[in-house]
Amino acid sequence: MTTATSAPRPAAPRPDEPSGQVWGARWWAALAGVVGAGAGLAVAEVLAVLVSPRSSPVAAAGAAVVDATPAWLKDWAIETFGTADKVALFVFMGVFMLVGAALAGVLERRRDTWGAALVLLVAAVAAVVAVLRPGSTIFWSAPSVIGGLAGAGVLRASIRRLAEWEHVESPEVETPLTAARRRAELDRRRFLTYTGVAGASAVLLAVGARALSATTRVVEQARTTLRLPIPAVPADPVPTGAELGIDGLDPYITPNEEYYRIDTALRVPQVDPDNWSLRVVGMVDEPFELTMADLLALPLEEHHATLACVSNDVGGDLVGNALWLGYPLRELLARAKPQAGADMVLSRSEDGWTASTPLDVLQDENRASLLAVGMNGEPLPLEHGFPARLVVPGLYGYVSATKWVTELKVTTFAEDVAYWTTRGWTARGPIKMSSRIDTPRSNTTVDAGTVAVAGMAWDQHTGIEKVEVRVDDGAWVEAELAETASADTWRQWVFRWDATPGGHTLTVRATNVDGDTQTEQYAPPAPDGSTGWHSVEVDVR
Ligand SMILES: Nc1nc2c(c(=O)[nH]1)N[C@H]1C(S)=C(S)[C@@H](COP(=O)(O)O)O[C@H]1N2
Ligand SMILES: [Mo]
Repeated sequence: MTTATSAPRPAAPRPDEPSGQVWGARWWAALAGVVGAGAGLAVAEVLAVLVSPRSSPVAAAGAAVVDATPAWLKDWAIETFGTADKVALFVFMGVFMLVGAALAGVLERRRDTWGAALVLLVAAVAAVVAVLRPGSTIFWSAPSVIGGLAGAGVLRASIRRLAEWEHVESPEVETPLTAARRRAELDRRRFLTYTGVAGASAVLLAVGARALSATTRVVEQARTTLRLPIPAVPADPVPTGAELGIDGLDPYITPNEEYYRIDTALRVPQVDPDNWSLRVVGMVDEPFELTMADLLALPLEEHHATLACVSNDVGGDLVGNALWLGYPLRELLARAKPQAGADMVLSRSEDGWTASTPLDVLQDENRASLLAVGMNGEPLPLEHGFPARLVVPGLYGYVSATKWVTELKVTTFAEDVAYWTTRGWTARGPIKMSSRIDTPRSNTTVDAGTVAVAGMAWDQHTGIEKVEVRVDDGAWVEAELAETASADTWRQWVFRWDATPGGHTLTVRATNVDGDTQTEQYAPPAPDGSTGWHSVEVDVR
């Protein structure tokens, strides 16, 4: 620290003994406390936009308070405040936090780090409360923890500057009067500037976080009001025999809430369907742009298809089946008239992510490749690509299933490279045949007698013909195969095993309609999908 004076100055002020003459120093400390807590809360709100709106310390604590409020108090609040009961709660919490923050500031001035410790303590409680909320994950603690650290840091730094200012104004410091005044003025400015900038940044951050969550609400609203058209071409119905109804076995159709989610988006892209359009460009004679109104007016088709992630390891669950509603991509491409020499479509999403799909796959008359708007009878959930995504039966998601899609560029594999291809995964990614045992789970104990060994098998766009199970080193026995709505989906299977006491290894393998059987040879997911047989170890008693 440099000042324009030669006055002697002890290296460390003593904030535990604020002997200074700064008028209203306690109030300045209270202000510093409010600014510190505000900065922490603002940081937490921004992080909550990324993690989940319900993970914000204010939202989580508010919800916890509501849950913990006794019924009589709730009734009283509703009676007294009516529909403003939530506003009343937040006003109450706001006053409470304001007073607490001011106290933290005063405390920090009296006793170095005590105020900051108080802020951290409150943040830790908020983190625990957030993680205990229903539907939470461990990440829900992040806004409180990181916000708490930021708040404590700002508070400490601010109070330290206040202490310096107070110290210089202290009569114990013997300096020529003018020099001391000048120093005090400087230190005063340093404190006020720091606190002012921190406070203003906190307000800006908070306003930004508000704006971001407001767009989320707008897009969620748009999704709720979007009316999907009746499909011009309905899907083949799901045969009743597709669902074996066995405990521990995945359902044939995966509910949207349980559908696996894979993408690189830190924050789910918020695309307003009114502003959305799809551009079909590149090596085409007639590039065009399609709005949501255009798309919904087209004759849409419904089709069952099972998506799979290339990162799915043997026995994994990065796979899910849904009924998709959309418009055939082959028709859109035909309208744009691809030029000779093109062999790939590079699809691009709102957030810049890209996938490379072979053009001939998308043009295939016999493949239901869709520009999808519906998933299991609803508009696409936001995290599954609202308002529109691609679904291509038989290809891994990373080379085909672009969510929040905004552009299809007809091009060549020689010319363009997609997101994951530049990171070591293959440019073309047909799904490899797979099967897995869902029940019994590995390392569980089952009772001797008949045990339903069941699972899923998939080889999208080719179709599964046979599933076999082997107990220990015994012979392969054919399992019962459930029906399916399409060759583009997985199939359930069950093997009724006469389990005898002891430890056993169960192994499964599938065969497709071409007569190919899954290889035993294990391959990891990278660079083009896993292979190998899935086994589980069970104890029978
Ligand atoms: N925009 C965008 N789309 C994407 C991805 C992505 O990271 N960004 N990931 C892809 C991958 S790797 C897979 S497996 C599927 C997963 O789709 P889901 O999340 O709806 O299950 O989406 C694909 N579409
Ligand atoms: Mo994936």
